Amino acid sequence: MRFLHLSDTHLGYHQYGLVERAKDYFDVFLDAVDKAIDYKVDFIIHTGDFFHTHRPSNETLLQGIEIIKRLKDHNIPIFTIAGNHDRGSGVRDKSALEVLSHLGLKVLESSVDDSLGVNVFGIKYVSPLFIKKLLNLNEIFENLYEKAQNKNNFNILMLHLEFEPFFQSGLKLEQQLKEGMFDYIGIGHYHQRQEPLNINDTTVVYSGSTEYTQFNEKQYVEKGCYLVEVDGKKCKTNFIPLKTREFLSFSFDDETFPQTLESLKNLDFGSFVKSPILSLKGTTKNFLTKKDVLLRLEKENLINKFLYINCEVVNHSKTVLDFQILDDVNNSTTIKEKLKELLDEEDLINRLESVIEKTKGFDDLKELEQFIESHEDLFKL
Ligand SMILES: [Mn+2]
Repeated sequence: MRFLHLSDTHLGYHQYGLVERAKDYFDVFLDAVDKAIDYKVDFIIHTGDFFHTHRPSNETLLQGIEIIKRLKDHNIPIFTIAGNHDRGSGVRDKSALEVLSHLGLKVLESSVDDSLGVNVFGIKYVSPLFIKKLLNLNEIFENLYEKAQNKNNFNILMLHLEFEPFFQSGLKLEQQLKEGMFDYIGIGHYHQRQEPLNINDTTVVYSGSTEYTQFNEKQYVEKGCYLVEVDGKKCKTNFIPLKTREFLSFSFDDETFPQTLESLKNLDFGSFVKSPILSLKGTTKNFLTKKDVLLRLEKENLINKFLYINCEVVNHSKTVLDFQILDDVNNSTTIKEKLKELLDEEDLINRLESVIEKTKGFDDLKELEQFIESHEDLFKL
């Protein structure tokens, strides 16, 4: 017996407000479905955040339906639990997962399904605060396990929870989990995939999200899902990479900016299946702005090579007078140093600094006139 474990597909997430990104989340989910078909898995477990919201648009709902139908055509059941994104309030409306459950999606909520000769348990997302205050997770796990008719089956538990060390939740799985209950625990919520762990004799897998959802995901760990081969009570996990859109990331400062630009120009854009997303992080002492950076990229015809450019420039120069200017070919000096050289009058330099500093962000002449009128002291000689 074998199954596929995937998680956090976030269907309908328009990252950066882009329709293309919403399509990406769908594409990669379909890629996972294709893998399930290719590997002839017996079923799929999805550990939460199937949808990005509990009320997806009709278009997103149709994507969900297409996925369920495709799996149904290949006789592959899919189990899921509600994550923090798609659990809904349960008061105002039914969740989208419930809609899909009418088409065959098996949504578990503190229950067990043994229809395939394997025990699949699931607990929907519960906030750690709620758990700490009101629940005894240890007890919940035990009560759930007790619901199984045949405990000799392979026991799978699906969770969408915040465990340490990935979240500072105060919840440690090894303290909550008794030995000998579950053989495989698949967990969602943490989007950074982790190497499978063995905790109290249970294979524990954080499979991560199927697409990148944040730029600051610390390391760009390859996205994918896990193919799990079950043999009796034992199992073997194999990572299956999925086709995501490429994210590129560059850091630069005033000196290395030309090199960064060069690296961008040298990219082999033909090698990307989809136009990539670019992250640029710069630090400057030279008043290089985000606008300057983007203008340079535009000049090199680089802007439309990317789906989206996320550019941040942090200015480390103290004041406008610390702006470096070229003295001659090899030397640079700051405006302040130059003024000191020429004026030799501290008060005047301070006043000039004040005027430049305060007026540099003005957009129109009126603003400047008003400033001059109300700061007579600065302009008196
Ligand atoms: Mn998620």
